[in-house]
Amino acid sequence: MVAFALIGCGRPPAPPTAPVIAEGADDAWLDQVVYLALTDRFANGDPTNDTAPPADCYDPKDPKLFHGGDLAGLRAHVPYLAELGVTALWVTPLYAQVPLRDGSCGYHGYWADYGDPDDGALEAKLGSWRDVEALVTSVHDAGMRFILDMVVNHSGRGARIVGQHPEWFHDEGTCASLGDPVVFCPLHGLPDFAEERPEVARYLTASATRWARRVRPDGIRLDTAKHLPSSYLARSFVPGVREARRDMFLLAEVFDTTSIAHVRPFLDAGMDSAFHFPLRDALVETFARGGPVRAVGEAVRTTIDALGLHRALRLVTMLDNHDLPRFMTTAPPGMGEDELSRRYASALTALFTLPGIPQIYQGDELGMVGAYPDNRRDMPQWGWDAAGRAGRHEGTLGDGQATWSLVQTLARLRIHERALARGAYVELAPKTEAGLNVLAFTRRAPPDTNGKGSVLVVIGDDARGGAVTIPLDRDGPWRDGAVLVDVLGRGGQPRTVVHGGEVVVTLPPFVAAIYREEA
Ligand SMILES: [Ca+2]
Ligand SMILES: [Ca+2]
Repeated sequence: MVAFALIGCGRPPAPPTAPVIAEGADDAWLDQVVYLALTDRFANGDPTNDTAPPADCYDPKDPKLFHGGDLAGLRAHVPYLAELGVTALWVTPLYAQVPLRDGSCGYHGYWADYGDPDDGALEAKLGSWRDVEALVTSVHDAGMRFILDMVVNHSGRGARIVGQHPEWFHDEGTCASLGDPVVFCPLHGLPDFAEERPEVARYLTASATRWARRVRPDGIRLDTAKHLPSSYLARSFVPGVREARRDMFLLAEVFDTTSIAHVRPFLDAGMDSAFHFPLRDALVETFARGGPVRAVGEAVRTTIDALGLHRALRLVTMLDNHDLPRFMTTAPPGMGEDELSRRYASALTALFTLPGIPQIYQGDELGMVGAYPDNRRDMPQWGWDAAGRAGRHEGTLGDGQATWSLVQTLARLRIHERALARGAYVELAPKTEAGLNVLAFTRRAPPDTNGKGSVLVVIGDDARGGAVTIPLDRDGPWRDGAVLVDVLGRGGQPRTVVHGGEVVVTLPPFVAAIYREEA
């Protein structure tokens, strides 16, 4: 708990009898289901702010401009999110954005118009401070948490502060001589703050702390964290925002698919969590591209080996976000729609049952597909109710309501089956006559539940289907004669009995099942 130590609130180590995964006051974060909303593309709750400044930035038909979505639209759909089973809402940044430039505007929120003195201005197209307060209150009243996105790596191009303090930014010509170009050189030509300068660190941390005090989020998602010096995070940002709220959940975007070990410096610097991009790659390889399931097992094993179970459980896992092509868009050409949507269901099941805090991106629950800029399409009007979602729709896979209902079922299972959120992970080695591509693992219930409540997850990623024999983990929770029942109910064998330390289940093509002991 480096973060607590930094502000002088060290916590004694957990006693040996305590569950290894339940230390720390903020572990309720393990139980969350996070939903990413790109506010401008979610819902337009107030047309009067559509043409607010910056000028010429509004055109719902232009993928590079604002489309009218706002905080009022988000607030109106808090009940939608609650019904889906979302427990934490992550919204894209709320900073006032730089003016129109090269035909683009910061509808996504990542091009802040920072100025000195910092005015902490809100993007007027998203609404007013009253709208912010109303949204955060609605989210909290619904029992959900609020995660605010922040950017301290760069400003937008043409931000006021670039003219006021050119020396506060890294120079493109000399940045590589300062150290790691990933940290010291501009990303996509965006003005890159020199956080190693004390006055820049003070300015950025004061700005972030001010936003945290004013908006009252429960967590902060920190954009482009990979491009920040970890010393800045440890010495300035983390202690600064924790002054606004001691138990603030700090989530780093370390966009690195090569090795999960690369998130360690950010966790050591006091961030609570990071996104799991390597696992996303493995999920794509297996479920979207039809590769062997061992890629997923390997990614999970590597994570636990590199970071330990406690940190592995706190990583935020996802199939999609606003910077990635939609999950099934990465499938090879020629796969039929029925197979695509079945594979997508298997991927969602993996997301909600593997270690990590699952995060979905708006539209995942409808089966939306598309690569940039189509991965940032507006939420469709038909998506807001069950009748509208039923059947097939352009730009999505399968039956909209079936996908929505699967996400809802999985989100609820995360709440009811604590082992899915907090349990240790044991990978199993299923055997099938035909060599089916099947992922099987147990999530062992936390010790304080006496082993009851462990679950066995079996995810078929094979067009053939058939009987699968699964040798259970030794010293596992189930003895011979235990009756296991499927709580997912998607066509897997409804019940099976443990015999000789094994279970046999029959799975139709591309079907998953989640077994627990019969009550
Ligand atoms: Ca609007
Ligand atoms: Ca940087």
